[in-house]
Amino acid sequence: MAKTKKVVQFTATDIKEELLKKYPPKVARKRAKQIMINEATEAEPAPEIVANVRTIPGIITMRGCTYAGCKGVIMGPTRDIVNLVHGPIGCSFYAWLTRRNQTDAGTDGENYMPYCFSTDMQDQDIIFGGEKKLEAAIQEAYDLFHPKGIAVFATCPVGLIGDDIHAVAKKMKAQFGDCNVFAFSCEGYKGVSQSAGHHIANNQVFTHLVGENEVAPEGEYKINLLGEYNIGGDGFEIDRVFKKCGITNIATFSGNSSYDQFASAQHADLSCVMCHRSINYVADMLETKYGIPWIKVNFIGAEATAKSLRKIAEYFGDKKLIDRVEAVIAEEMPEVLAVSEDVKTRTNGKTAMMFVGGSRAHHYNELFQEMGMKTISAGYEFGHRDDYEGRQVIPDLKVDADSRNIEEITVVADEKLYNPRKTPEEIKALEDAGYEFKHYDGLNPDMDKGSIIIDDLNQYEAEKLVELLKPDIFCAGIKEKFSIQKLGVPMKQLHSYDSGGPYAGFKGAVNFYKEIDRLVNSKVWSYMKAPWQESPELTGKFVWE
Ligand code: CFM
Repeated sequence: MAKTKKVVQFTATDIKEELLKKYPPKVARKRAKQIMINEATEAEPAPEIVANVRTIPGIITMRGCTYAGCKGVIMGPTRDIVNLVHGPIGCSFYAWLTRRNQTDAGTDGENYMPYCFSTDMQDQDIIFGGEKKLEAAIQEAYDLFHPKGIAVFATCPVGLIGDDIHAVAKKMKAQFGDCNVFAFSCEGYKGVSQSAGHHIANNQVFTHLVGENEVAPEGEYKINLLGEYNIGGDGFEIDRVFKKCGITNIATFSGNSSYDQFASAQHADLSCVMCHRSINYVADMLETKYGIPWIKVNFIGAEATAKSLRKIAEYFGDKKLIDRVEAVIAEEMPEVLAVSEDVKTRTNGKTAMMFVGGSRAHHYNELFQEMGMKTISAGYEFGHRDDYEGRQVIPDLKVDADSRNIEEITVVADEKLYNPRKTPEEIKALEDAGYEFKHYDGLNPDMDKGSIIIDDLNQYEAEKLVELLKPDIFCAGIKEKFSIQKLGVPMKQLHSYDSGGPYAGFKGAVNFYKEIDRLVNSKVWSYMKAPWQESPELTGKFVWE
């Protein structure tokens, strides 16, 4: 497909019909509820989308498993906890250094990130039970490294044979005395996607780590940054900006984090949530138990970064911080604007599609907007309805057999440590001035009317969409990368950033503008056809002729 053959005469309804045409009627009916033509604008309520439900068997989904969400996403980026996988070696091998969460080993140098810890279960462990092997592996990790913590992750067979990983963890913790051992029942099949793993990880981190360190870290304006995983160094850039503003980031959940950060999170005065999908449970629990309010922020996009910094400053309400934040924005913005103005001359009016995880398909909208580009279709792999439509739908969410599978923990206000950071009057004054706590509007209101929003997009639909709408760029993950490029459309990985990044904050925005400019304006896509396809009359002869 040459780029010149751009076909855009389809309406959104035609596209939806086209996508569904190939399915048997029952499958088409189910998928129809997950493909939505966006009507959400500020004036109208968002239409409902079906999300966080099982993928139909036979469909090649982009999703990952519950273990991936727990071990890989939430716990993976923490450098000084030994993450021990109880399972066959494949589960460890394929999760070994594959997510580009970067780490600074810090002054203590304690960093287990490059290692791959596994119990390497064999047939006989499945038959006779693997608890002894797990015990031995925990002991070995302890003897070798003496870490502050050892986290144990269950893979599918562990749940099937019923190994009690929590009992083993408890026993070993008591035996060591100076090492926190805890376990996660995050068997891959536990939920419909990695989203279940996030929830399981949130619960256990909160139960076993948060609150362990009693001494409050120094700092005037103390926050936690939740749902930032330092992919491609995003977290480093955000921390650079925080530092410049005089904001102390006590704990990042969990990019470039350490055991002590989690253990001190209760000392922050505000939780800032980046990725709502993966970590909103911890934000809520921190508020309930310790009285720390939370707000939604977004550091993807220069404007979004400025807005989020102002929101943090407004919360603390201190003139010194407000002025400092303004000074930092004024200092950082000129370079950003210079690049975006230049890039925009080449990117304005171009189109993008984004199908990523549970938050980036929304966050990256801002960066594309800053370049004058339009997102014509987007969706999440495993977002819930609130990530599309906004948190106001949470009370209406259906509890099904799959969500019931995930443990809900009851958190109450801590007798000693609960301390509401603002009085109800202060909260009200902020809210009256338009400040929003515990608030997330979701993806839909930021998408144009008539754009196509698709939940749990699959391989077939991805290719069909690209074929019909020919976007200038398609953003997803490694599984989609090459099939899309073979259709003659540039593909940017928004999970790993390919080998790029950071894309967060001010410097990140500049990196992103340049990268996207390079991709959408590359001539290489016009050479997709082989010479004999372009001019069939060409003849050649073998050298020996
Ligand atoms: Fe949150 Fe993430 Fe995402 Fe996610 Fe992920 Fe990721 Fe993602 Mo890949 S935590 S939901 S489970 S922002 S690994 S850093 S890029 S799918 S959109």
